[in-house]
Amino acid sequence: MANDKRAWWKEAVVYQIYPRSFADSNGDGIGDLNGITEHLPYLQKLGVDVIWLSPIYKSPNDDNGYDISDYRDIMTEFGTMDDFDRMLSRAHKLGLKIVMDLVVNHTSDEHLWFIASRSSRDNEYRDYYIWKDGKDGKAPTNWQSFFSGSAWEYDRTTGQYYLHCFTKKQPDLNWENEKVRNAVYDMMTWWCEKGIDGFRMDVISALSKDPAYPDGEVTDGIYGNIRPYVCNGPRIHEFLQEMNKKVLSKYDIMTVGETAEVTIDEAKKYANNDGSELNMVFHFEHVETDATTRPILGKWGYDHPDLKKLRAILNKWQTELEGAAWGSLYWDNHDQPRAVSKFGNDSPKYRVVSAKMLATLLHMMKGTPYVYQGEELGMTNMTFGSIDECDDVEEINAYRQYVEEHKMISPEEMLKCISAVGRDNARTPVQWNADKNAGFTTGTPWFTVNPNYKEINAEAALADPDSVFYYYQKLIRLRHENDIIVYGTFHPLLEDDENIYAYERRLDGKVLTVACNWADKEVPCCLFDDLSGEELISNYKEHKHGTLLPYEARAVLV
Ligand code: TEU
Ligand code: CA
Repeated sequence: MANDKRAWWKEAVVYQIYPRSFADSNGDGIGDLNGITEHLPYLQKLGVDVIWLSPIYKSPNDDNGYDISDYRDIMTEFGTMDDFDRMLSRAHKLGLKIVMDLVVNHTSDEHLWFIASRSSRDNEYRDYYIWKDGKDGKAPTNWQSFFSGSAWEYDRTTGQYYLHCFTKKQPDLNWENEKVRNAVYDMMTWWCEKGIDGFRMDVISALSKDPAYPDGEVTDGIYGNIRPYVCNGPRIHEFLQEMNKKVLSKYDIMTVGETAEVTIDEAKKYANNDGSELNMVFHFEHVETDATTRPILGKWGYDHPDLKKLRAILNKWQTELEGAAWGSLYWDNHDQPRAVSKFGNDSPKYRVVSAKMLATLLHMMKGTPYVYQGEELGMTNMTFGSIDECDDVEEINAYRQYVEEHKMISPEEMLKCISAVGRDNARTPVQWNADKNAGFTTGTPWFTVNPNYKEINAEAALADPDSVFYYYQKLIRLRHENDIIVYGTFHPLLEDDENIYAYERRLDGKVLTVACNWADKEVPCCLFDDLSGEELISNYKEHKHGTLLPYEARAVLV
């Protein structure tokens, strides 16, 4: 087992729930906690170990719960604290753990701390947030918020600007202030004492800002790049080590940091094997290979990801973290388009087989895998024909800035980008059955149901032994049964192949060979020709000597 100590969170598979879109129990059109509780047996059947809940705290929903106005209360539409306690104890009875989203880079502007902070310059909460004077009648720096527009908002009451990396209703907390840090640690302790099983930490790499507050490089002629000055800042590791000492180390919980701009060297600090900070982090490199096609518009692009680029990135993370830090594995989350649409092929002919190929590729790698709701059904992207059909504040703000204000891209082009990579793709309701509204709600759903729900839904998947669902179930079971999948070392194969992504895992004299055909055609492959081992899994029942069939994936243990 070389350098890896055993840990339950290394052996676990995590399932992410975006509660608003998961299941509605009371017909108001909005997913809720009781809806989750009702579907726990479904998740148990899938076989996952841990549920990560996107935020369920009190929130005015400017960014669907990532703007929290009370950390110790439940969002009204989602239910009550009693509903939460019931969900948690029911989950624990079924052997499922619950990990909470921790959003502490910022709060809502409706949080009591911010209401006090903005009321006067000498309020005791003033220093809970980042206030600065303007520069030459303009904002303190030229930074663009992650969600378009300036990252600073002028507040007339006190004549200063406050920093918001995200929307102006998400003011950044001032982590330089010890009182802020202790208030957050107290809140975390409160949740841990309730018995939760860990935290997914939202933009945790952004807590420590560059104290010089310099202007950023301007690439699109409008605003400057904020990222170098807020991500991986000078005190970030000190803060996380303090959080670890004061809270995390006291509980048997798992932690995963969402770390914008993380490099491998930084990841080795955040997720170091010494356990002084977090268990693992999410990096973005492999989901951003298409962003570079439109550098001016940041993340907005729609090219099909290039296998060579993607493979180089994933292999680099696999090999370089080995022995130093634990990794996380994901294609999908609530901020990403649907994996089968982006990386696979969502045409009726190849949707199922390519979804299984992607799952094989990811789940046989080293690290803790994350499954996003609906991924186990092979749910697909939407097509948005007008900005009025969109809900996501990131999409809407970008549209306003690039299409309407600066006329840098046509509405049609921008909608094409949004349909390809926009976050709303992940946020359409989960498709439970072929009934009205896909069985998500008996009322009017808060957001459009993908019209393909009659074919793609959980009920149909559960009735079909060859469904994507049962394939995920098998992958998860294999991970639980085979140490090599969890702890084996990773070794790339066929690194120059045009179409095949292949690698080996090795442990205690055993070798697991994995190969995935990334193309919609048959391609030559001789990796399995002379292997007389046990086939752990494949998305084809029959194979053809010397080739991989379209999107074929195989894992063979010798
Ligand atoms: O996302 C942080 C983040 O880095 C985003 O800019 C992300 O890259 C973007 O959403 C991709 O399109 C986290 C949450 O996951 C996201 O849902 C929140 O909106 C954001 O923080 C603010 O809390
Ligand atoms: Ca509801």
